[in-house]
Amino acid sequence: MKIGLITLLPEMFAALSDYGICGRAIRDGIVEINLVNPRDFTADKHRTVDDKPFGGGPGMLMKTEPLVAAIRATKEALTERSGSVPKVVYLSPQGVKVNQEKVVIEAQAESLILLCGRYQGIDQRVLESEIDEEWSLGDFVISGGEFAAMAIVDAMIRRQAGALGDSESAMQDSFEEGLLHCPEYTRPQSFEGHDVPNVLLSGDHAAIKRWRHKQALGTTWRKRPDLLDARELTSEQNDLLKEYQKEHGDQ
Ligand code: 9WO
Repeated sequence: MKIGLITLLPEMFAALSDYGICGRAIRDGIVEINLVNPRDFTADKHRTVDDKPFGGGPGMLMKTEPLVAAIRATKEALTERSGSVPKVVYLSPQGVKVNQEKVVIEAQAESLILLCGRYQGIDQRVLESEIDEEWSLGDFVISGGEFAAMAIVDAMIRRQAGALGDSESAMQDSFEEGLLHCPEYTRPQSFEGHDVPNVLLSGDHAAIKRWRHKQALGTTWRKRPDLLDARELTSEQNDLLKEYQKEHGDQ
């Protein structure tokens, strides 16, 4: 997958390219990151990338001409290199909320462009003429789109074949789709008077698997019942959930 990132602060993306699973996937060429800075599309001596909003008031907007030139150049380059026209996405709290289901769908694209806003954002006409979709991570404000873009690229990289090691992939496989994860424990076996559940020490792999599935269902039911409303449980899962509810006094 080829991802274009339009940003006034390309250095920030070292957090993505230089560390961990994402760093490895980029080094291995599983995902290609193309950083494009609108500043490189300016023509004036000061390489200006901000401009005043009409109507006055505090704050600035991203300057239109270098921004549009950067978007169009990135779109052309990625179309050429990937063989399909990338969707251009603007990251903002006004966007549609991204979830794992959307990540799975969008991560199948050959190419994608994420535009990271700075200052007070971009001119409405650029939004309407150059942007295909607006995506949000949630109802909160940050100082620019870069951290949101990094979170989304991380999620997309994890969906690419070969990006996760064997043990990381196995973990994803065993994770019940659409459910929260079950509680996990590491040493010590007794920590400040709280013990690890006995079943995890039993060595009975079938019993452990069943317990984890029950905990995943129960945790989801308690903390995020909306996730259960959105999906159909099997009769086996319904029995496990009832068992959990009985053990936890319906709470
Ligand atoms: C800044 C500002 C300063 C003074 C007066 C009004 C103002 N509005 C903004 C503003 O909305 N800045 C945005 C910062 C411009 C677009 C990029 N920014 C952004 C993206 N903030 N939060 C996000 C974001 C992206 C995805 N998911 C959640 C939040």
